[in-house]
Amino acid sequence: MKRTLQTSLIAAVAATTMMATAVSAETWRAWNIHSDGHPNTAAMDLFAEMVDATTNGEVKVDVFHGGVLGSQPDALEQVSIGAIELGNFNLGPIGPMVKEANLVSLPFIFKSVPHMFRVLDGEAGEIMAKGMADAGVMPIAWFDAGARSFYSQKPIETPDDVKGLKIRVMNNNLYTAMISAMGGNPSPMAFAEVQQALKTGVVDGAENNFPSFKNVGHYEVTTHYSLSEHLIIPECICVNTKKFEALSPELQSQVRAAAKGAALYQRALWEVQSGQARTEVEAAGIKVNEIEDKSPFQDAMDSVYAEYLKANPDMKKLVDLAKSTK
Ligand code: BDP
Repeated sequence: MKRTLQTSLIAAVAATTMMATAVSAETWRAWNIHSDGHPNTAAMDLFAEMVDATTNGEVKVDVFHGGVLGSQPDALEQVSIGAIELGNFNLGPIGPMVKEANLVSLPFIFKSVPHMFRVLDGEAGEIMAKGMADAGVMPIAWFDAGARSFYSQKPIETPDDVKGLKIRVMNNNLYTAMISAMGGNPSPMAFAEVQQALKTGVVDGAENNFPSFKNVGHYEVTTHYSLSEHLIIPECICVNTKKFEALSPELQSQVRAAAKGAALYQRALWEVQSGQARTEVEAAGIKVNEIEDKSPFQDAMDSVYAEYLKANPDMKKLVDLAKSTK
């Protein structure tokens, strides 16, 4: 089924575009933090294939998997200046460089993944995309990254359970504020270092979605995954704005069409593989704790919102847009 979907996506995208004659082919380097077995890796490979097919080889994408081009904050910097052309980025680490992108890093801002996509498809998404493009990282498609939950050597079922724990977070002050508000000790750290840090006890826990929890072996060095689902953060295919704008309008729409096709594929894969990742980690011994009532976690975030909006009053509009989106 995988092949069939891929093949028909490539055919569909190719059919919507005119055959172009290759004049000056260029190769774009793409950053991807994930390795084989993660939905985004397959989606980025498909994106590269589709770009090649639809632009008739005028644009080629060379994807570097497994974070070999550097950590996420470094790669973002590289894309913003055009040293790397594009990447599959999580919007969390984009917050420190693009204020508008921080909307998605406010804990519990979205009710669900479909709600998040509805917000992205509306005015708030447009404002975020503009802020990102102005900073040099232009989103041309949105990926699903599910919800992030806590994992550690004990269940985390209330904010009180976080008290005194050292929890690894991605690089963004909103996440350090989130952990501090629960009485924990936040520890910002690169993704590549987390498994070792969990193993050696440098941190007591971390938070992520099921595919990432499984794929990089965090489940091998922890025991409990507790469904707090405190963050629903989208990901993007983001391209250096100047490189993208230097393409002819025709090539731009072909690259966009390829990105849309890759995102469609990624979301379908995500749906299946996040369920599979959960089943696999449970089979490997991880105890998954359901949290019936998340309101104590949500209430603990009141001070995070209050302080954030006090320091960034202009973000209130985006928060209101997200909250008023059905
Ligand atoms: C994963 C994201 C990846 C992040 C990682 C992290 O896909 O972009 O770097 O989490 O926690 O789910 O750093």
